[in-house]
Amino acid sequence: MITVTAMKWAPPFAAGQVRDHRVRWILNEVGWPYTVRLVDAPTMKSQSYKTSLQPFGQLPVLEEDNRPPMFESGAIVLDVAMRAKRCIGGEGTAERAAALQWVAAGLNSIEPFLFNVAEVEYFMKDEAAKAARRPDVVARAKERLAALERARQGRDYFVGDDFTVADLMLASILKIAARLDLLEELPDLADWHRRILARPAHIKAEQDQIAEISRHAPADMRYDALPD
Ligand SMILES: N[C@@H](CCC(=O)N[C@@H](CS)C(=O)NCC(=O)O)C(=O)O
Repeated sequence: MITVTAMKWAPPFAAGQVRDHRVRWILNEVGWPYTVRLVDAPTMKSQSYKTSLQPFGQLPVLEEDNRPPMFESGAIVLDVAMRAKRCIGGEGTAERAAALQWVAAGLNSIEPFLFNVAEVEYFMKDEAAKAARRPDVVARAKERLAALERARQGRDYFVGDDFTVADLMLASILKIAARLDLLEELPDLADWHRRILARPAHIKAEQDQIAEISRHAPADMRYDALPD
């Protein structure tokens, strides 16, 4: 049996974006059933969670019978795809190499730039500091997104002729870009993004996450029980 760790509750800007949706999505793509373990903040930050599941006190974690638990959403997506032999090209092929490359590019070369914009919009409180930082982080994020669109070269998928984990990871990462209106000047990339997110496996992953979040309230995360 497979269990995916997810948050009991997340703020509206994050609902549908919390990284366990990537794990749910690939599991849905390959048709592996799973259950969900909902956790609150003190659980995630507890020493036992960090020791046994996720050293940084974060999620997602994939737990599976007869295997050590696995963390890092990118690693989990790749591991599931490779074991299921789906959405990742054949072992040793150029398609496999390109899929790995694009997953790493998404996580290392795109996501940090989008996170910088998200940090300004969602986490900074001081309006003057936000206004000062915003133009630079937005410009840098847009540069990366434009480079990504040029590299796609108008193809339907990032690798070969079919959907792979490259599309999954990049589309997942670009959800925050779409929500922050960073794709407006890149209509072709936005079209690709909408098409990839319209896959039933993604829609179910997102809806399931949002449904669980909607059943809970901020108090269920028990932030007040975290040590100072
Ligand atoms: N690189 C990690 C990042 C994990 C991460 O940032 N998880 C967020 C949810 S999307 C989290 O657990 N946030 C709660 C916290 O950091 O306290 C991955 O991809 O799995």
